[in-house]
Amino acid sequence: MKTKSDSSAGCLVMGILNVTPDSFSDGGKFFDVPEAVEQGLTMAAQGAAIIDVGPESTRPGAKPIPAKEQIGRAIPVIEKLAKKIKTCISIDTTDFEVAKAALDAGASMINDITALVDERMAKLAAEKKVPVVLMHMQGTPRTMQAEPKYKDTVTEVLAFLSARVKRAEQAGIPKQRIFIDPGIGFGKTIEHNLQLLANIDKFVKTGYGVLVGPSRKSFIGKLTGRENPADRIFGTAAAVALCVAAGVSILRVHDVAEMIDVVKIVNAIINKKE
Ligand code: HH2
Repeated sequence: MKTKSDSSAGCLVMGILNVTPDSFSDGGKFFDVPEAVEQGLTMAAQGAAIIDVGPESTRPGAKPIPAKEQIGRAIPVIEKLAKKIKTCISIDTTDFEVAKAALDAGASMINDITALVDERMAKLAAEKKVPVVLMHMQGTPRTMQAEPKYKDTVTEVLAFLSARVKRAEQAGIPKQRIFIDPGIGFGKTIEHNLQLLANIDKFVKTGYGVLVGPSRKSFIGKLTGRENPADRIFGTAAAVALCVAAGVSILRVHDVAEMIDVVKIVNAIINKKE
């Protein structure tokens, strides 16, 4: 691992690098290798501690992309970035083959939005001694926004993550390399997203590192009336500020420079708490 991306490192910013034609916010912008590498270098220079390379959009309704295609999108970018920067590179995939190829190419973290459905993924992370992100999702990207339902959102999401943490630990991944993520926007209404963010301290209290990904998501668009994801930076900043104050370890964001300012100011304020 090339950076302190373990759960004791304080609040880190993870920059999103979607090498896809169809992501909800930056789809198509970084689909070509030179543009993607440039964006990765920019985010690293801005202070991102982690660059999360995503070769498959998970926006509502998105179709799965075959492993071969994901590898073709992500690996050239990871190889080039790994040669140029020391920043930790994460692979955002649910596919074991893609994760393996990414680690071989220089990635040193796995972001699995299915939280180790494929048990080979857990073994891989244990063997390679890399951190993993375990995210909660109700349904699949294709179906998740159809009619998400919870009796008690926070309790159910926490229970799911606790079961997946157990699976990760049984596979040999130590606690300090496990991050839990409530999965903002993955099978959740605005109400569910707000409940999870309002109670994010309960996730922090588990003692595991917490990752949150509110960046430019549709609940922010709906609450502010901003249809264009690029106009949701201030709304994102509000959610990021709340998460930093609650002790979240990693914020996954599109706007690295802006959100690093938010993290700095929140930290400066909370350090003065008497
Ligand atoms: N959100 C997205 C993708 N991956 N991973 C984690 N751990 N947590 C998240 O909240 C998360 C994630 C969706 O955002 P984005 O990558 O910007 O869009 P798309 O899925 O359309 O590529």
